[in-house]
Amino acid sequence: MQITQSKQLFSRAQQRIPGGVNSPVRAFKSVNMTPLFITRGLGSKIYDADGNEYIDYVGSWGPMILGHAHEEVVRKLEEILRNGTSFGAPTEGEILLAEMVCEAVPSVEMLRLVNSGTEASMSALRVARGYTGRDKIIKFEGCYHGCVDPLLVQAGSGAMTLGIPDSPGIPAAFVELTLQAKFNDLDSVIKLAEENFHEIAAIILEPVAGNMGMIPPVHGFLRGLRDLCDREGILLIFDEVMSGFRVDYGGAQNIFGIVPDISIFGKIIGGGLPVGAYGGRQDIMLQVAPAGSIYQAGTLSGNPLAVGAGLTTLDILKEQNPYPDLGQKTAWLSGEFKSAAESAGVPFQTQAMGGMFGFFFSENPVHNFQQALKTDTEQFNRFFRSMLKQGIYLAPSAFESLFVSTTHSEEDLERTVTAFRKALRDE
Ligand code: KE4
Repeated sequence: MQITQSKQLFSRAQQRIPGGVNSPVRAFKSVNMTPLFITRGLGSKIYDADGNEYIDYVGSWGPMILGHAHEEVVRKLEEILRNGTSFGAPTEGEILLAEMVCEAVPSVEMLRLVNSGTEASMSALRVARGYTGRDKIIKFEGCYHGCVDPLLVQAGSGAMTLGIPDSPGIPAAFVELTLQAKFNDLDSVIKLAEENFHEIAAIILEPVAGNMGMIPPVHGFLRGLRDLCDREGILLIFDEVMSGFRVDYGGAQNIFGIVPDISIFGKIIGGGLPVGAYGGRQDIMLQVAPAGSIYQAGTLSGNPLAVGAGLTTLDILKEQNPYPDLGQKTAWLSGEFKSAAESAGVPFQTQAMGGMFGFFFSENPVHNFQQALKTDTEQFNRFFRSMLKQGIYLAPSAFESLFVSTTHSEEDLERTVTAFRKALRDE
């Protein structure tokens, strides 16, 4: 696999862009390779600057559930482009997208669009603190909610991949108000709530953790958090930036039947354009300016292009309901990976839900951050490099999740399993 162009582009990029990338996890640092510069995507495939084709399981980290360059999304964007790209004024499309998300996720009675998941998380925290009049937040080790100062503490995703769970530049005063609990350990949360009685504004988590590898909630965990929040007057915030419209049209909250007070979205609701959103109970959201006094704003929030791509994407998901089929694809892949690893005598754990799946090289099941840290990341890195050479593009980190789209064909999946078997031998 020849990647001369990517190497040259990466060398040039590093002159003007920190690390040569506009988001750390793209740098392929943890897998010790030159990142591929992508020129185009179509369906389940992406193509790099040297013309190499890959079956794509990153999907821009989740948004591309309909595959790259979906013809209806492209057509919608072309139509919008001709009428102007941004007005800084309200448009009907924003109403339609808010109505679609509220209809899909009943716990969301009102919604505010922003430009990224980070912005949505940041705003959700401010609203929770403003609504409750309390300052402290409980988050979970390994959960990632974007590069928000008070939440970049023992964060997942890129922060975990680069081994910088706590970033410089975050004043100690900010993190004193952020309490860390263990994912899937309800007692660790109850203990913090008791130690900080009536001082906690919110508990924020990914209902299906996707940024320390994929780690679903164990039975009773989400219900326990809901009950604790009800008892203590704490707001429950589900960060569904990754799981929203990915594991199910109604998100993880629909699968587990747990109703959060605030939900955070991103990725899929923008159809590949910059978007984020936060929403929830009407009495909470009416506190947001200009309806209320909790301030949050954004020049390009709800811009016509992102809204158009998001609306078209959600329309197709609602009409086609691809989730059973996506679930079968990820279940089949996980099952084939598991049996191949067992035949090769390689310790391996895997999980799948709707259109997302993940795996660890580990003897034991992985239910939290500390257990994820103990998995064999060196073996993952070797495995990643072999898969990439075989034309399979996985997330360049053991601490991410993988995604299938409606365009991943049976042939794609079979090719992936064949490559997986060979990668296990390429030790
Ligand atoms: P953005 O600010 O990157 O749009 O969203 C932040 C975010 C919030 N919440 C969850 C659950 C997320 O997964 C993310 C972003 N996900 C990472 C991938 N795991 C984005 C990739 C990147 O940082 O480049």
